[in-house]
Amino acid sequence: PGPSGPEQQGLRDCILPSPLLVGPVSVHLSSPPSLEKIKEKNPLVTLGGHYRPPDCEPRHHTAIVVPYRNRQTHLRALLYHLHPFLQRQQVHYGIYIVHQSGNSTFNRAKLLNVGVREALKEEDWSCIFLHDVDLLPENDHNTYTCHPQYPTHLSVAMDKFRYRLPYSQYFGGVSAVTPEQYLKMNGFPNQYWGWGGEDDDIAARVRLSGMKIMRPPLAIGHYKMIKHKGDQGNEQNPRRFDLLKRTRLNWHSDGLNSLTYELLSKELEPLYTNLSVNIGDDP
Ligand code: UD2
Ligand code: MN
Repeated sequence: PGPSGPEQQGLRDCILPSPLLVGPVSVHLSSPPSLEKIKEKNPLVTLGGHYRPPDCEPRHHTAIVVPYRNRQTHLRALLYHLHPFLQRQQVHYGIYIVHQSGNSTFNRAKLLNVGVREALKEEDWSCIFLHDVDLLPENDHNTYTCHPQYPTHLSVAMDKFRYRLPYSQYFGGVSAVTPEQYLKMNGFPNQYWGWGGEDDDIAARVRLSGMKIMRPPLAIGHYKMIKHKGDQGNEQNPRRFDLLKRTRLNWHSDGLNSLTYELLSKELEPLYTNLSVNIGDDP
């Protein structure tokens, strides 16, 4: 914070756990309110979708990065749930929507790399969340903060998997890394075009770089996934099995250190920062 920042105003550190937590919440998936209504309900959110607890000095600084294209209703549902959820946790946060422009094949992991880089250019975030647009957390004890040593996988119990982990190395949905952990694993792969495999590649990178995956208890890591069909431009990637066999060889050379893209625009919307990017296409 600058000269008139909260530290200088003598704010005390936020209490942990936050006294505002309520535990399990019921998540309704029927049509979410308009962006204007959501903004009205979240008056302390500032331009670009940033927030700081007004009464105490936050201990955590979390960027939420969402890979995105053409999911407007899901985005509204996410913003509607996530803003109050994060405010109850008393974290300082910002929400970044990374929009893949054009009709090229969708590439979730590369969009996440872009989001991490752009978010860190803007602020010194201590934790970065990688968040599917269609996943809504159902318990605010599942805190959106990072483990100091190891990456975290948060969406351990989703309705679509009957509130269980589908397999032990599963890393899809919602996960979190510190900038140091991200650097250590050379970020995420850029070569997974289309649906599938990239989450398993990321889990393999965690292991190959000498780390392990932390998880909240199943009872707390509850999420609802908004039901949807496969998207046009994100068909199953037939090469994913071959790529996954080569993660061990490729992770040093493909990732954060080989990332290229063109940032087309950065718009500070009332509830989020919109990054439109050209990430190229499946070669
Ligand atoms: C699973 C994983 C997801 C990812 C994916 C395979 C869960 C809950 N999630 O999701 O993390 O590993 O498999 O790639 O198991 N998106 C768009 N527009 C599109 C396509 C995708 O915005 O046209 C984004 C959006 O944030 C979405 C995410 O990419 O939530 C994952 O795509 P999905 O929801 O179609 O895949 P799903 O549910 O099988
Ligand atoms: Mn989904």
